[in-house]
Amino acid sequence: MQKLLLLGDEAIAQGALDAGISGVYAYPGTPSTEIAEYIQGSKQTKEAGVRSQWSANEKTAMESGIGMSYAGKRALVCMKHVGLNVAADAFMNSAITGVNGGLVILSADDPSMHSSQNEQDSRYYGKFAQIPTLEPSNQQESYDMTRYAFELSEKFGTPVLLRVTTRLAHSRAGVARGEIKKQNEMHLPSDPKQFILLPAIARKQYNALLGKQEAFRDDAATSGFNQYIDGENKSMGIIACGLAYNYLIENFENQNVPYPVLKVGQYPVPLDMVNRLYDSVDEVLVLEDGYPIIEELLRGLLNLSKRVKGRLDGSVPRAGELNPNIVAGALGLKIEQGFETPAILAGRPPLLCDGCSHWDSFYALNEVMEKYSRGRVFSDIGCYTLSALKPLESINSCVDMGASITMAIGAADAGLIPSVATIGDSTFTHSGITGLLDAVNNNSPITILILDNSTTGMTGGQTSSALGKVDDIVRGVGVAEEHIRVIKPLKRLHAENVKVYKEELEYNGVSVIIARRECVQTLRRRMKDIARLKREAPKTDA
Ligand SMILES: Cc1ncc(C[n+]2csc(CCOP(=O)(O)OP(=O)(O)O)c2C)c(N)n1
Ligand code: SF4
Repeated sequence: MQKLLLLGDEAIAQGALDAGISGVYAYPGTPSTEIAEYIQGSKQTKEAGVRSQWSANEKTAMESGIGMSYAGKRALVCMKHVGLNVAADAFMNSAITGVNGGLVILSADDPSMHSSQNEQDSRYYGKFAQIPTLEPSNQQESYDMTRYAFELSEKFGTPVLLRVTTRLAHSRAGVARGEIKKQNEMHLPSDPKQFILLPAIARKQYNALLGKQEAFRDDAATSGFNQYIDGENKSMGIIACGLAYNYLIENFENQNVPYPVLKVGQYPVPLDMVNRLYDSVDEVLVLEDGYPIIEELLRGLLNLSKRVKGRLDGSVPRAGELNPNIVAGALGLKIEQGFETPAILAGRPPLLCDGCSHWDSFYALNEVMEKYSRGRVFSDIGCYTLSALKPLESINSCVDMGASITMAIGAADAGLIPSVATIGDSTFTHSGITGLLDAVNNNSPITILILDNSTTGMTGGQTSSALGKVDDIVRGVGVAEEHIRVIKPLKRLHAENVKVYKEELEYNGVSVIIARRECVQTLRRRMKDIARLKREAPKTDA
């Protein structure tokens, strides 16, 4: 059996390829991006003809995954946790339609918000949709669970949610591969009405989903991903979910935990196992990398029975990711101190790259905005959000992808005229276009600055769905031709660009300024690739 050294994300990708997927649908977002990237770069993908290009956003990814499942093939859908909010309508309803080919949705959570707006826990979405959810504790389980998730999906005709967190997604370990499964043949659902969620059908389907809950629980009790590991010391029992199990065993010599432990990797959590633990110990410690979901269930509304320790009683910090030291503290063990961080590695605020086009776009914007009162630049999410920090301090909001244009509309409606929206090209096609349509339909007095650097810079330079299309989209949505201005954000063109900004801010309607210059990082990579191809090209005699 082949063994590979893989990131948690890569183990999921390899697991999906070996499970015979016919497509991956994804929108980039840390810490999930490497899954689709691995599949895109894999020889296996090319040989098997697996579809792997980026989707415009998480909702389109989710819906394409449902479509592939409808046609009988296996699909993996990947996103970061906040992406699941974008995909939520399709995701929730896929639980009602059920699936034909296996459908697995991967949501990568980011407790401690290393690169996210919040630290929501995707396990709630699994519970909300009432579908099986898997949560690996290490890289091998990431691989095994991904394969298993497809089996489970087809066995019960349900989508399956797979949840990982940043530290597992981004750390490496050895992974043993299994057999490669052939892709499914295309076949349509046996019930031709299964995917038509008209109320009469949806009610029937919903009842069918409710009817599967018992089977989901039974499977979670027998799959092997939930384990009851007995221990001699009954003064405490521990429920450890996903990666928290790894942090727990790291704290004991030879990984021998003296307490009874319920290792949770599959939801819904089987009640028999929880009961057995609860009945045999004096108190229960719950370790969850995310929200206190199981802890809350155990406590109940009134918290009248035996002591349950975790995030809610302060045994574990209420917010942020876990680590072995936090778990040691909750267990009352001595906390091992690592080396002091050398001063040279002291925390530094993030900064735009030297030469990034966003510098020039925002220096010009700052100059123009001096004429107006502060608090009127609504930003979106991307590298340009760093313009919130010193030295630029240009923007006043960043809420969710696409919110810049729509927030500017609302603020202008309230009288903040002019309002400005700043949005990147990838974010514009992710969820800015519909906001622009609202602005055009309202004739809102707003100026939209589309920072078109021809890539999705913040997540590492993935191809943007907007590539080469921004002007046509803006025109097609209905912005007046004379108020679509294209500039090149460069220091030497500063005065010219300031003039364009001024003119459009003074216009009492929708105007769009497209600031176009390629991200210097993707440009550098492209130049390197071109130079390499030239070096490798066979020499021909002239
Ligand atoms: C719903 C959601 N999906 C994905 C992300 C991750 N993400 C943050 S910014 C961004 C796109 C950035 O690209 P662009 O708007 O073109 O700006 P750039 O970084 O290139 O300046 C992505 C994918 C997120 N924060 N929220
Ligand atoms: S990665 Fe690209 S877009 Fe992001 S800061 Fe660097 S140069 Fe700018």
